[in-house]
Amino acid sequence: MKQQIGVAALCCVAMLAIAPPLLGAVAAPLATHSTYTIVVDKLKFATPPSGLRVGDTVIWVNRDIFRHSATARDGSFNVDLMPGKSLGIVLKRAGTVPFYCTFHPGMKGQLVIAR
Ligand SMILES: [Cu+2]
Repeated sequence: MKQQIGVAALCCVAMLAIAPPLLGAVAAPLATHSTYTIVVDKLKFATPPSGLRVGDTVIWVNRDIFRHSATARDGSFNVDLMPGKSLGIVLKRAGTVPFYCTFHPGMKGQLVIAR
């Protein structure tokens, strides 16, 4: 008799131990991030997407025949893009971040990043 109660109690403890990770797994999709692409072509940056948020990824795609960079004025990123290459960055901070190309200073744009 005593032994049966012991097994039942152990079972309940095991259930409690499993529950928190399951709750965590359900909450995880709320923290998903998006991936955006900014194409560089014909000596121009495409218009950056709206709705950028901290944690999102921006992939810079150089479709031009020239080497370009995407360089943040605040130093938060500096992507060197050889012709035909792509590189991704993860947005770390909220704010408005102007960027330009170090090889062609007339090429510029800005990212508006929400929290
Ligand atoms: Cu350039």
